[in-house]
Amino acid sequence: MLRIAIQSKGRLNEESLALLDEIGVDVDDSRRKFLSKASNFPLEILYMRDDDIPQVVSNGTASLGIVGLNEVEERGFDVEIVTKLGFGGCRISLAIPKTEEYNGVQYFQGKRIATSYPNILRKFLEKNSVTADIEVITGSVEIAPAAGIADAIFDIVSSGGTLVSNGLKEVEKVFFSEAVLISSGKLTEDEKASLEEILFRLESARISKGKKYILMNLKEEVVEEAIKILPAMRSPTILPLAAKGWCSLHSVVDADNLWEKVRQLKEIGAEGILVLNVDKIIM
Ligand code: PRT
Ligand code: ZN
Repeated sequence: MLRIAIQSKGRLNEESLALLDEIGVDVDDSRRKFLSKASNFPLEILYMRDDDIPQVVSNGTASLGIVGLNEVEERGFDVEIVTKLGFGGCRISLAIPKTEEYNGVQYFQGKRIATSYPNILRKFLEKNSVTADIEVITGSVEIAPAAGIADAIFDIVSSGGTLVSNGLKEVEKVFFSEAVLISSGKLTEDEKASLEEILFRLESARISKGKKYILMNLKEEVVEEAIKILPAMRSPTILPLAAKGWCSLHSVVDADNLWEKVRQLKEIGAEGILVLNVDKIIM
């Protein structure tokens, strides 16, 4: 049976579980458990620290994992990246005290840099012919300069708020990450079929994200104009109404430009506009 390793607690836990929910996999979300089984899909969920996920996937303890690309890159285990998942976005950056002048990566020559990502940092420094001391710290890297442990840090940044509140400024964005689905690449035929099903459902969840279903009443003579405003997946659905000369038009629109579309539709006389959430789109 397919086994997926996800973070037991932390930033990726909730969204990993939400993703399983979105693709219709029911999981007993008891975090006291180490291993649980989906009730309606051939899948076991193994809860782990994110640091350990690349390793358990690479050695086959789990066939799949959800983890930040940063951990995959840092740990260097042999795993396949199946797909990016669109959450947990962040970058790993070099940051220095904000009062320091910065004029390029040679700034770091001979400096001490605190980080939990020594391997990614080492590669970056080598590529730029910089020799620096890497101080490996596992938590609260951002306090290292103020504590006198290092001159600079190399750490995860998302909003940048943590850097600012520690008097630091981001000077090099080195590695961009998001949560990814990884695989051991050693799946049985049954497991491969389950993975295909997961990917199919993920794709449908991805397509339906940010989409709204819209329906409205229109005079028949403005239908052509309405279709130009609302290009649907194939073409919009048009149904006759009991009132003569009127019809109902149904379509799917991007939530991003919903209000602009609504205004244009009202201008051509659309009435009774109804906007609904889209749960799934299966192409
Ligand atoms: O216990 P476990 O080992 O499982 O968890 P962890 O503490 O190692 O990791 P966790 O839960 O903090 O993060 C898991 C993954 O989330 C990381 O490996 C990244 O892939 C991703 N991620 C996304 C982040 C952030 N955004 C993030 N902002 N991980 C950490 N941060 C930290 C950042 O270092 C900073 O200290 O959050 C702080 C706030 O960031 P700002 O820039 O928004 O202020
Ligand atoms: Zn961790």
